[in-house]
Amino acid sequence: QAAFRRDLARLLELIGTGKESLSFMKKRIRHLAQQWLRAARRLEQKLAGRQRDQKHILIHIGFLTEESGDVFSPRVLKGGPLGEMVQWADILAALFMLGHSLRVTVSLKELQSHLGVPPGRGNCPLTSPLPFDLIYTDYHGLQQMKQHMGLSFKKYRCRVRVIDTFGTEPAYNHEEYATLRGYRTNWGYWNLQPAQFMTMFPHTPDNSFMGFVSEELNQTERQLIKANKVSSMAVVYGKEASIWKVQGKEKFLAILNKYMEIHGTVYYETQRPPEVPAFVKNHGLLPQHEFQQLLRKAKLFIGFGFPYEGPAPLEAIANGCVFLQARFHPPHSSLNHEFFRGKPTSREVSSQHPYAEDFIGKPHVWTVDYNNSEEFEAAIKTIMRTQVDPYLPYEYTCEGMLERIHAYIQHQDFCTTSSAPASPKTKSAAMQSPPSPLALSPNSTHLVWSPSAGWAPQAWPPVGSLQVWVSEPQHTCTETCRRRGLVCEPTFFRFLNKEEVFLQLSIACDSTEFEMNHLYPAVAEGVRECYLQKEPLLFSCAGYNTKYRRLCPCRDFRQGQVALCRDCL
Ligand code: U2F
Repeated sequence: QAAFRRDLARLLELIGTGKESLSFMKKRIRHLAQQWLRAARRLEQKLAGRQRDQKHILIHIGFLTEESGDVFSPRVLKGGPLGEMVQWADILAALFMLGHSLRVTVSLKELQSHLGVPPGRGNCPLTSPLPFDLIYTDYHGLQQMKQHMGLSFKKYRCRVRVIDTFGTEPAYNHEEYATLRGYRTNWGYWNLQPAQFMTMFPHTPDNSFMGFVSEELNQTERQLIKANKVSSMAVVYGKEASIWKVQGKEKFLAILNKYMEIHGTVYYETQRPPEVPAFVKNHGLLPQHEFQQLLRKAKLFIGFGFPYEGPAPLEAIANGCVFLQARFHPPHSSLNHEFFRGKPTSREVSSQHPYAEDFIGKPHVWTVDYNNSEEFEAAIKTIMRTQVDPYLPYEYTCEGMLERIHAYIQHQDFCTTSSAPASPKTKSAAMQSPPSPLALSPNSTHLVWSPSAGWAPQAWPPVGSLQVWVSEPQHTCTETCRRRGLVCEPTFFRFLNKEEVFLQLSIACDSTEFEMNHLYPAVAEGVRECYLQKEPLLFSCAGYNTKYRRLCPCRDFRQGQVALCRDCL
């Protein structure tokens, strides 16, 4: 039985020393300790003594190992990326608070010793059973484990969870399919269950949303922030000078400068970086806690387009700022933008921070065309006039993160094959598979789970939350579900990958084929051809092709916690 922890001291010892990145993470954990403790107490009450097994967990942070180059640690105090370290610090804190037994490694040597690989030997099967129920790592760590576990890697890979900032779509994960169809990536093809990849934001429901946390405010702090806001103070998002090298900056900064005092937190060694105009009040890179204090005073946090999808906008909004960002037209993606090239996703990024744009929105988030001076200026003027309360989505609070990770650990099992009948892969198998457990909804627009089918598999999320909708040709399943106020749920694809489901939806099929394609099940309407999915690893919420209308499995979700359905806890 796992018992909620009452302090974080032991975790700080487990993390070790000797790297700036580790010091950053420990400082963050220390600073948020009270918040974690309060959240753990709340979740404990909510779960009311429910049985939770204590897991033995290895956390191997691959990108911080010398063997992978560790380019991050030396840049911690120089304006380099911190988002990944923010997330790892929070993952460590959450797993620890939930009461699991942890080992933390940031070197290959420690990894080998924990896995039980004898020194000097690599690429051999492990001589004794793996002593961990779960391993949290990243793409670098995955590669190292594969290299050093030999054949045991295949046996144990179902226990791995990959922390993967931007996400991995199923089409890029499946080796044979990705190779055949040209889904090229720099990160390899691992044939994992797509939900084993865990992202920083809920980018695609194909992956599990891991997230991180932001500082929470109590009532007194909220009052204080509201009273002390300076409506003419703006902070620029960008701690490295290169972020300020942006086209058209002079024009929109001049407009902003007409109305507001502009602050920056750009790293510098001896003098102001030439990219930062003289009228900007630069504080230099601030320790995280002081950065938050600056945000408490500021009215506006303004993005220049990079970095993509970082934690800072959530922190700004949580501290009562409005986040102003550029709309990307056309959207950036691995197909048209250097930063995303080679990443295992074709997700289209419509602004610097699509989560802020889509999940939060106005009045906290303004997404505008920076090349349109009128639109930009009007936004600034309105923002200055609008009173905005601090806001933090529940899924980014400590309690929200604990709740989510608790649910994943209790319910996600990639090692035993599900007790529910898998979707058939051939026509003859399809004839013998159990009948569709779905029924048409009362208004005939979609299918719902029908209890009268007589069987309900042990599934998580529970199948009662399933609704099947047919996509428009230009929409992914993610979008199709979103438009109905629902979330795409890839674990449900197996329930609708059946010939009779087309019939139930009154879709005419002159032919039905089983094929490997991440857009299937789908119908090519004009030619009345129906397609079912042959490879369960390719079930994907992402992806569309105007040739097809896709069958999409959608589900409900808890307010402020998109990763979990209403009955998922
Ligand atoms: C993102 O990484 P970044 O580190 O560039 O993300 P930011 O949003 O800038 O914020 C990271 C943290 O830096 C902190 C701030 C954030 O929690 O509190 N900080 C600070 O300590 N002092 C300062 O003066 C200013 C900010 C993203 F997270 C990564 O996953 C991506 O790889 C990267 C590139 O897109 O962007």
